[in-house]
Amino acid sequence: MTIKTDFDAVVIGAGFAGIYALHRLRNELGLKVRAFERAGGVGGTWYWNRYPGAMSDVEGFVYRYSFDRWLIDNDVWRTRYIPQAQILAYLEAVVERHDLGKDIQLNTGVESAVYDESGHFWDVTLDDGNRCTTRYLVTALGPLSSRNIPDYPGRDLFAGRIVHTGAWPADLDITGKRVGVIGTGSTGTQFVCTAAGLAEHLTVFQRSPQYCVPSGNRPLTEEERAAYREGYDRIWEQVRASRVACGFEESDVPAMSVTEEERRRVFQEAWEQGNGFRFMFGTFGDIATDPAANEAAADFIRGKIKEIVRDPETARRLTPTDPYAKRPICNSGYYETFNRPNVTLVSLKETPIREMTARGVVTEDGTEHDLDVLVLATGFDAVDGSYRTMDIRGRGGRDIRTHWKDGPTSYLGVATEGFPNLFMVLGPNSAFSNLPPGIETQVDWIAELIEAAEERGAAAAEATRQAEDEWTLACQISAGHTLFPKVDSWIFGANIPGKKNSVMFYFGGLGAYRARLREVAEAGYPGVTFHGARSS
Ligand code: FAD
Ligand code: NA7
Repeated sequence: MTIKTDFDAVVIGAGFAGIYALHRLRNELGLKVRAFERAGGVGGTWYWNRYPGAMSDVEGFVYRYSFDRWLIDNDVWRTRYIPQAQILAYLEAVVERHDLGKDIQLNTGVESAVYDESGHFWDVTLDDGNRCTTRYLVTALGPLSSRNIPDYPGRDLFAGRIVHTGAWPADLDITGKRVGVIGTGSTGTQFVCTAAGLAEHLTVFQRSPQYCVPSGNRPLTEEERAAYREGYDRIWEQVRASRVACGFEESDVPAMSVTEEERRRVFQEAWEQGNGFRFMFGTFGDIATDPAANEAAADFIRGKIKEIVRDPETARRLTPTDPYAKRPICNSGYYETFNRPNVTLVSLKETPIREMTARGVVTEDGTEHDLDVLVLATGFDAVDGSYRTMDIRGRGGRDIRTHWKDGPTSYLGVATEGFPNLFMVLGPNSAFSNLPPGIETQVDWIAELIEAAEERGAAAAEATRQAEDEWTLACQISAGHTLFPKVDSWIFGANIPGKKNSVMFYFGGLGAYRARLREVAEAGYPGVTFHGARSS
């Protein structure tokens, strides 16, 4: 039996993924779709992360959609990387251009989604108490949208403000203030570079030292912008076939196959050109996979820290010793910032935070760091974090949290067994790459799968256990070829206390991932079971 539902599809989230899913399903498939977004505006990451210095660290010509040429021909971006406010304006323009706003309900969180097995529909409950039903549920919750907020004794006593970078308040101006920042990932280092020029004093609380390279941000020339427009099709073809999808050719040259002098020349050239992904994947083909190659790159960056940072003790604390195997970080002058008289580095490995007081943060050595604002750049409960804050129940009332108790899994990053017609964008074990092209890839595939289900007259499409297990294994194998599991980071869930460390990405590259999706679709979706018959 199938019932008439309120919507054909409900999309949760209105970031890059939710916006494109709404466009694809409503404007191209002709479905009746409603998107729900907890925030007061569209944009997802770029709505929430308004901290000083926020910008993409993938270059602007590929940190965008490819589906609509108009968007590049009429875009106003002028720098190599796009600042937060411009990405947000861009996403708002996409929504307007494709008339999506009328079907996006803002300020509305989805609290639960329960699958009705006999009727083949999802029963969705919103945080305003309203409910609706839908045949398809597309979760575009964001892989980095559930904030990690550490708790410290005495936190409530602090007389200043505590903010997370992922929920930066519109009214907060740090100019002339005593600012502390905990966390030195992509976000923390971007913040530090900008905040040092604004704050009266900036205290950087660092847990793990980081390998950073310059972003090389600069204004684009008219010629470059014209080249992006003229080379549009070729650029996107290359992006889709590449590994990290960042708009450059990855190197295939093993680092140890060249002389030390040549290696240093290549690293120096990449350092001058800027960009973290280019440094890790464009210099040599095995920085992320071969320990000796990795050590050569790490050693080069360590040498730069020594050269740049004037105080030897600060340089020592800033210098990482573990492999260079996290998502590569780039920014504008991070190490140089520590030469400023108004910036202090505190190593939390040497002096952990003991407590907070009305005045600020006290470290184990008894020092009280006086602050007006404490910024938590402490990252996110990545990938499955946003799923775990919701009550999602599939067939037989199965709770997604129980389903993923040994770590999150999926079939191809988009579906999971026991949860029919639930399609995830950037679900666990999606491709590790620049994300907008990954999002477009998945949304297109989900739309095609929905079309296939409709054509068959099926009421539901669901991943099989076997297919999901095989994909999980493929992802584990792909991660095992890299050095990434050797270092603790959000990529494996290691940043969240108590979270089970597991593989959460496919490391075989976007090109290989897309080829696999294509193969599955062309073979008629082995790995997907089509259930029931849809009454017209
Ligand atoms: P999001 O943009 O996170 O959107 C998800 C939306 O879902 C959010 O608005 C959230 O409010 C909403 N939501 C979640 N749960 C619910 C619920 N239950 N009910 C209602 N709404 C809900 N990626 C790159 O590839 N390159 C970069 O350079 C890059 N830079 C980044 C910089 C920062 C500071 C951050 C935080 C992330 C960055 N990322 C980058 C990752 C970025 O998240 C993705 O590129 C992309 O924006 C993800 O889009 P999304 O739509 O999947 O998720
Ligand atoms: P990250 O990369 O997870 O970085 C978070 C930082 O916060 C990192 O330096 C962490 O140290 C630190 N951290 C996390 N928890 C704590 C606690 N409890 N105490 C002290 N320090 C802590 O998040 P980002 O937001 O920077 O980047 C995430 C992605 O979003 C990134 O790839 C961009 O695409 C944007 P650690 O290294 O774990 O020791």
